[in-house]
Amino acid sequence: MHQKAATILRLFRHQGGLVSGEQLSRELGVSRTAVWKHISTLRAAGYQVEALPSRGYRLVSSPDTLAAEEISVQMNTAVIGRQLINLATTASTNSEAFRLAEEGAAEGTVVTADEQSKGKGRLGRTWSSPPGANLYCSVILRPRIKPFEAPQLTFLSAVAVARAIEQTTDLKPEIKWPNDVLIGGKKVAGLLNEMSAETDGINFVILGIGVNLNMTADQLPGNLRHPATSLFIEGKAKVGRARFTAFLLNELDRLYAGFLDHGFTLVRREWQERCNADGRGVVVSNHGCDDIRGRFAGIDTDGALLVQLPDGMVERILSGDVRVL
Ligand code: BT5
Repeated sequence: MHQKAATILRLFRHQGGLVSGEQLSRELGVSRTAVWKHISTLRAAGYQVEALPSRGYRLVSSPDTLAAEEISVQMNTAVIGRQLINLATTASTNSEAFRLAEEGAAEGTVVTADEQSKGKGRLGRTWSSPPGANLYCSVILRPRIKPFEAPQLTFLSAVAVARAIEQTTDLKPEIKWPNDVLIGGKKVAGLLNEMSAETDGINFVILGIGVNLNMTADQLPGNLRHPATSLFIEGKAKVGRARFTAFLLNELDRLYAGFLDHGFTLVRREWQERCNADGRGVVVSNHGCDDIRGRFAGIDTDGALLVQLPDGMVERILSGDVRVL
């Protein structure tokens, strides 16, 4: 979007939606006719703007878009989202962010897309990513931590998603180890971290976050490993994609700053408070190994899943899929 049109949007936001033509022409440093041209640009981008005789312009409604301008006016972060890149379509925002990070993109760069043609889950699985409905987002981080600590960042994303859901809906999210957010037992978000590292240091981590915002029941993929849902299906109300993204990035920014300053303890505590398995029986399946059955006993100081076996021993599990009984 043109810089001047973005400035008009900012003024609308700061002034409750009404700005005089005179102020616009003064702040933009252009003539009244030029102001009118920039208003037309906004209208063409889907913004409904009313001209009120002798009062100015009023923003009536905004399109449901992930455009950087829409996210950034609602965002208030120090590091995350310093650069926002929104793509109409891409194979996977994680792959795109990985490529940009290899080319040197700064910490905090965020890639979003309206649609993914090859959205990725874990272990070569796919993430269903229809256009226009949901959030597909990848964040580039360059923390100075050891590679073995990187999985802790998944817990940060999970807590940030849960907080953003609570702030934008009346729903009650729960977190499931290691990378799902659920509503009423159904999966509403999935997380996928990818990393580039040397033996003793990290080059970068990509936090991949997929949240089913406005997907309708008939858009849900069939043949799922776990029942799925969206915020729209559960809450019966559309969630603005830019608004949700801004809330999510705000929370992630705060959690990341806390993580860098104080480590994993606070995130771990909040994660455990929000976990769906507290004290319950679980079955963990892990590629090619026998299933492990026991009682959920929290997560370890490094994020490993703790399962208490029937003989009382506690097993540490680093990867796998959990079913809560
Ligand atoms: C995940 O994997 O849950 C990680 C998903 C991460 C997606 C984001 S979107 C932005 C970024 N860019 C990417 O390319 N990926 C990330 P996993 O736990 O393996 O779950 C995958 C399984 O969830 C699939 O095999 C399906 O059974 C199911 N599934 C697929 N699409 C889904 C959807 N939209 N909602 C709920 N479940 C889905």
